[in-house]
Amino acid sequence: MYETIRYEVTDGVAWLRLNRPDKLNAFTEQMNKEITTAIKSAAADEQVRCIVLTGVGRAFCAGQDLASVDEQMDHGEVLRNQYGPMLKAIRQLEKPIVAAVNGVAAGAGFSLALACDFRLVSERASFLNAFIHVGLIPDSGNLHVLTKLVGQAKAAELSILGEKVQAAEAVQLGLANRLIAVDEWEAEVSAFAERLAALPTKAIGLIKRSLNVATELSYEEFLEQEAQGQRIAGLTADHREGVTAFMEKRKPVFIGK
Ligand code: T3D
Repeated sequence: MYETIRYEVTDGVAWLRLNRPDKLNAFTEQMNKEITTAIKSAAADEQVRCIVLTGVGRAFCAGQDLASVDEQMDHGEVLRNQYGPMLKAIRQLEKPIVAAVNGVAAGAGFSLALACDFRLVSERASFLNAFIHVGLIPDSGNLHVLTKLVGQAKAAELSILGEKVQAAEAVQLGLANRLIAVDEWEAEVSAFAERLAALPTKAIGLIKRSLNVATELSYEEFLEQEAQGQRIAGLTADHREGVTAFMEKRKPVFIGK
């Protein structure tokens, strides 16, 4: 069904692997569309309670496929029509999504990782705001997230000088959550994803709604936002299970509903 990605669901986790290893998983229009379709399918699938985005081969994603860029290209339209739908599908996903950054994440590949809730990095991973090297500005939501994670000064440095950040520094900067040794990569990523898949999925979706607006709303507006979210969380089976398990002094078993 897919040609530029691989998609499979195992134990509540949807694995979405970018699959153009010869081109370091650079984006084509087809790949953007296939990622969007796969994310929407994961969103609609009740079996899926966590999504992992990663790359086949030595790279995570090298950004836009530069072989497909020409003078006729309207970059604004490409962003609106191809990248926008993909990024909105990721940001609006009410399930946890993890970027398992196995190698270099450059240009819009960096932005793709930034759109996810968590970034796990292999010792081989690196981040590169490559846009400046081809005379472009960071796009695909890059600076919206990057400035919040690392602050304005560091975001300016990474974007204007275009220097590569290695995995360990990415964790120090707050760009990535965890550094994982190459030998432990598969097992650690799977364990992290399965842990997320066992949590109360609806509550995670509602936490994401709050996180997405936390710095945009006034304090008063935010109090109302969280009241609406908590009302919904309070009606879930997982909330009832959490309280019952606490009273019965046992571990809760959440079903994601
Ligand atoms: O319209 C719009 O605005 C669209 C949105 C654009 C957003 C963007 O993403 S703009 C930024 C585009 N990306 C880049 O500028 C990154 C270009 N790539 C690199 O700088 C380097 O490849 C890396 C730093 C990522 C990795 O370097 P290295 O030395 O490990 O690998 P390499 O030898 O450069 O690349 C290996 C192969 O992948 C090579 O192909 P070959 O020679 O073996 O046939 C290379 O051409 C290919 N490749 C890497 N990146 C891209 C690519 N092919 C097409 N597009 C790429 N982005």
